[in-house]
Amino acid sequence: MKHFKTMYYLLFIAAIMVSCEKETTTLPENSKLNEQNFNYPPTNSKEILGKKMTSNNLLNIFEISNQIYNGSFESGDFSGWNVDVDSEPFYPWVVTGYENGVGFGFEETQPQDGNYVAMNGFDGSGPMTFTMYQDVYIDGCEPSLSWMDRIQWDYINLEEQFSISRTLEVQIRDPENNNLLETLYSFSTGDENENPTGDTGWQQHTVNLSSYVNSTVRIYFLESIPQNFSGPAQIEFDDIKIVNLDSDCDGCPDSKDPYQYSDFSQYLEFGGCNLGVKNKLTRNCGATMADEINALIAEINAQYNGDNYRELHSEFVTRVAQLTYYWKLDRQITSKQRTAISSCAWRANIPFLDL
Ligand SMILES: [Ca+2]
Ligand SMILES: [Ca+2]
Ligand SMILES: [Ca+2]
Repeated sequence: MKHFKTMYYLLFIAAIMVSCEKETTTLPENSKLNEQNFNYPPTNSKEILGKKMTSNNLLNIFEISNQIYNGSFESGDFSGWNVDVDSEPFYPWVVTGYENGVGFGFEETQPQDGNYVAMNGFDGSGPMTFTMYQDVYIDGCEPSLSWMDRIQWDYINLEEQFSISRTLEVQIRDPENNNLLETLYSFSTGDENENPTGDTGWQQHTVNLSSYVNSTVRIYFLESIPQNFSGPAQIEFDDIKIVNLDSDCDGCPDSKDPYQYSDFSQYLEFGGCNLGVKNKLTRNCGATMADEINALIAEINAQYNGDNYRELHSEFVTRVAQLTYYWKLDRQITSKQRTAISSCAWRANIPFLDL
């Protein structure tokens, strides 16, 4: 079996050598796309940010206004992407659906998001590279690049011992001159001795891009094949996107934020009182004073059955006093304001029947 695979691989390489002129796989749809000159960023992104910063809306939802185009390859092609190889690939860049791939006993392609993945043979007439990139404007508060990949390889028993690992790097480059700004991620197969065969399985990666907010960057996937046909492989990519990890931009990531869409009303208001108290972020990650009051009211109200007003109202007043204790301690309110809030809580018709 092993012998058969080796023979097949050698035949495969020979066929490539004979049949292929050196070609770059800048696909027709990509050259068309380059001419179209996608508008990154859309003109409204700054306005959205401006609105966010001054908004008194009850609910602030910060949507990322730009996104990687066709990051899941669901167009069925490389629209939005620039892909290239700089020498003869073992198997070129393709977008494909389920149950495809290079063969050689590898697991077939498995789209992880939708019905398509991007893939190639991660091998060829090295030293060579496979590249895929797209320029994107970065905004949001904790934007991160997220993607999925799977790498399978087999050095098979060729005469030569291959001593240099194949690598995948995900980089940030300057769209103006293609200069490397940062390597976000790197993966190495290991050499033939270390890892004669391998399969990473599907992996999900998330890398922070906060330092690139308000700039356009090149998201650049770089596969390096240092040696000449060192054994078949298959690399797949899917679901490449920018995710905003702090939806309401309050400095507390969604993963820790109990109020992912905080109430940023300018003033704290409840129970119909005109308190004149400015609503601020509290000591608790992601929580404004309004969030804490709103949550408390909702919690108290949820327990109201029409007969337990007294005890629930009393609990409400006590809990408001606990909240304001910390706000006062943290100098977010004055003693006078604390008294005003307490007296408002006492007078407020809470709980109430939600009819
Ligand atoms: Ca997909
Ligand atoms: Ca947040
Ligand atoms: Ca929040």
